[in-house]
Amino acid sequence: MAEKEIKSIDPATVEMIEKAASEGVSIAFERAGKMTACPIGAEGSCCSICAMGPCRVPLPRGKEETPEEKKKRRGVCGATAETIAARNFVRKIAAGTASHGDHGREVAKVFLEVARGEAPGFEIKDEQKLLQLALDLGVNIGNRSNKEIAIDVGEILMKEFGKQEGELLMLKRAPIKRQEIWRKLGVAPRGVDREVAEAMHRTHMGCDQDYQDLLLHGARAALADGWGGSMIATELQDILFGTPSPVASQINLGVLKEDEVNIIIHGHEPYMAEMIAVVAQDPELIAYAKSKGAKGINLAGMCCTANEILMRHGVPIAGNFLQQELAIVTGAVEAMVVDVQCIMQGLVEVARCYHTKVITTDRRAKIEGATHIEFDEHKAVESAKAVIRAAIDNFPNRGDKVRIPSYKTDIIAGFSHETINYLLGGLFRASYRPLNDNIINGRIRGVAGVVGCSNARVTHDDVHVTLVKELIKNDVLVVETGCAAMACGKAGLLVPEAAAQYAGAGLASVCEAVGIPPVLHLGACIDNSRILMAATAMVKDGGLGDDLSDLPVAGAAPEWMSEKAIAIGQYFVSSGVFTVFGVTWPTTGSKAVTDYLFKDMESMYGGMWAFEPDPMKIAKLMIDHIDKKRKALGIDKARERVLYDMAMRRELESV
Ligand code: CUV
Ligand code: SF4
Repeated sequence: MAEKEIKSIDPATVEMIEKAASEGVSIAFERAGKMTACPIGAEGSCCSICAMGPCRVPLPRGKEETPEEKKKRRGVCGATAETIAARNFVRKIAAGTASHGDHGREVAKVFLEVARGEAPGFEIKDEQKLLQLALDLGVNIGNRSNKEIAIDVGEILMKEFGKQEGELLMLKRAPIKRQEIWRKLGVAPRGVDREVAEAMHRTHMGCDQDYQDLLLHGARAALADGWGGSMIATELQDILFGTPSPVASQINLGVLKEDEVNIIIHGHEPYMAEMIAVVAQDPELIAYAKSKGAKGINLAGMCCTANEILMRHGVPIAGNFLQQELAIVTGAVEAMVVDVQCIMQGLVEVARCYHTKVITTDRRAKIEGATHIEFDEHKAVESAKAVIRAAIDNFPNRGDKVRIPSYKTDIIAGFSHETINYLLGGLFRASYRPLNDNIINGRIRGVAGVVGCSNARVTHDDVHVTLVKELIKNDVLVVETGCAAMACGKAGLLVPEAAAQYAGAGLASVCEAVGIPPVLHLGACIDNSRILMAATAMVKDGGLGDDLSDLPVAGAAPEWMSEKAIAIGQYFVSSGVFTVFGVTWPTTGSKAVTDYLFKDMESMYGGMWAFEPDPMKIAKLMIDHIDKKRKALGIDKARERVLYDMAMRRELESV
């Protein structure tokens, strides 16, 4: 891939890339230019699962492959390009599901400890949601205490990870028709860990060698993420820390403060971050910061942890994935506190050039050269204080290389699927009815989920922002999570005023009436489960078909990079959603595997993958799909406002 000319559309990022270059600091943006991506690995044609390999079976370049050549494209064991590409793909799903699952399990563990009173400092914040979840899980409520109910809920959900038989309980939340499809195909997942372990076994040397069978299990493992690990994490975090509601904040490196102790919380699991957000307001610690010459303590988030504490506390965000090293390049960060996932090892090298302390806090993720202060949920307050004190102690060590870019943008976040319900339906008749009605009458054309990472192989933030602007211009309401939401936040799309400026007339009129932005921030990557719940609520409210695959919706991860993104994409597709990925596609080495994912899955699941790096073309693919679904629902002509009476509504619902 040729080196792209523009590395980012975000001026703060560009400014810090230049600062890093002038100070001789190596960062991902610069290394991506030097490290050519391996074309054989990129297309999924490299197998390294046994020591007779690694075997490379790439597609011949620049010409059609003859059947003779295709026959010879095999590994030492005889594995075909199909098997190799499918195995690689399924292993990515397994890694992604394992990551979200391990996050969910850790939350369940802390949740149980809180319920049992073993984790002082934490408490159950959303009792309403606890009771709702208890009902869903069949837990007896009666006149039992919340504590007793929470213990039951925690124990039941903990068992969802290792369950050997039966189905994940959360599958029952999906539309009935969807559940039937999963059962018919044999992909309704058992325990989360069970499916991950089986994925690893099936992809071991000489095990499952039928690419279709492999990909079927890929769907099963991915569904164990979306409707299992991720959904459990979201639900329990909401109960523990509060279900998000709309909150104003700011985003970009400009949220760092020249005269305060800057602490960046980076990673994925929110309990440590939650406690730091609380403890940072402790007058004793603020006084300690002042004793070291700082005016106060300034917290900012990075990556998905940022989304978690933004959604619930309004803590500002310093930046998305590709900005993590750049935050240190400002020279103004006293501590970069990390836990698990998406943490660049490059942080430690960059930190050597400044005064920043990189602090690892999780027993599962240590980095050579970093300071390890392990978070212990039994002593949460003390752990958080120790981290903050280490940051304060580092304030006097700031060098003379401090430069904080002035860029920061206002955002509104905190749209859980429950708040969408209230906002659109009103507090007393909370429902998705108004959203469905506005889709049926055509003011809103459809809904798009734009999610996922940033990737140094494409112009940072550009693909996200260009795609989303095109979608809202065409009256598609956009819901976002992860680094995608941050890209659009920096570009000014997460405020209500963006509706008048960027959205089509229909979408803008709805946003203005309700007072919401045209792009809704739903949280971290695990909160893609909120999108599943929102889509299910749309189906259940009626008028838009009776399965997720009937809805005029589409998904995209246009700058994806992590294995978690593949797991997410696969569970969306297996839930019936058309999903487009950008950057590069990891199975192009096998036409059969790619066709299966891009075409065959549609007849099986009603959803399918697509690959397209160009944001305008991604938008077209998504809008075409939305229009196709509108047509199938018979609402393609309804572009003007029509007032439906009950008879018409019933007729629509019976479609
Ligand atoms: Ni979990 S997975 S880079 S932080 S969205 Fe951001 Fe989100 Fe991808 Fe990682
Ligand atoms: Fe090569 Fe087969 Fe071993 Fe893979 S499993 S590395 S294709 S010999």
